[in-house]
Amino acid sequence: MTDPKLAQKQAAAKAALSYIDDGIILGVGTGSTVNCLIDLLPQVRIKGAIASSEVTESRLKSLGIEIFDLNQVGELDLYIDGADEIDADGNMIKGGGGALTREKIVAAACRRFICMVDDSKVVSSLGKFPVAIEVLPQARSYVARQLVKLGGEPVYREGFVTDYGNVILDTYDLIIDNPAEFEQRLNNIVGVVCNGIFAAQSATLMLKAHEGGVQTVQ
Ligand code: ABF
Repeated sequence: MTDPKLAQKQAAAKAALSYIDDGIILGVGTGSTVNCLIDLLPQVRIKGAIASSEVTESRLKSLGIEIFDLNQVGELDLYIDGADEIDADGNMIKGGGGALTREKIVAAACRRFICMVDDSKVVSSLGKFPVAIEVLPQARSYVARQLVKLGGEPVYREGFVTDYGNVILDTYDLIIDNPAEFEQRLNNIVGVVCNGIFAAQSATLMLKAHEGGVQTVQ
């Protein structure tokens, strides 16, 4: 008996295939829904992929998909990823998997961003899920104090180091009324490398899986 959540992730991933044109270099995100997509990629004819994490890169390589370096290619057409939360405007909270910085870099280099979610990820306003904030190790305590001043409750992600050798503060209780403004406010804290609010790099299309199938939301 397939786990219903997994079945929804697989359905969203299958729906994403129809947006992947032959011959492109595809930006590939990170997470369990993206893993469902990666497993289907042998069914399409992409030239290769840009990975958003080491774990995605090794999964792509295991299927014989060529990996390109973002510095080798120009602007990309399409980035496909999951999310921890997404609102009606395509603003997201990402970073539960710890790959937020690389995800945001690849997303920024792509014209289109398709987000695959199950309906439990769709929210009216962001912030119930903690905002992952990537921080330079020596600035961890300073940044945590600034986040408290913003009303947040930062929690150090014990034992986790990002692909760039930095640490993560999972920050709870932030009131995110204006995602774009709050994303910039977090970016302006000295020592912050990147944060998990994706408003500047919001999704251009959402594939929302639910019991009855997959809904496309532009
Ligand atoms: C990734 O997708 C992360 O940013 C996020 O934590 C993760 C969540 O998606 P899933 O539920 O598919 O693992 O991009």
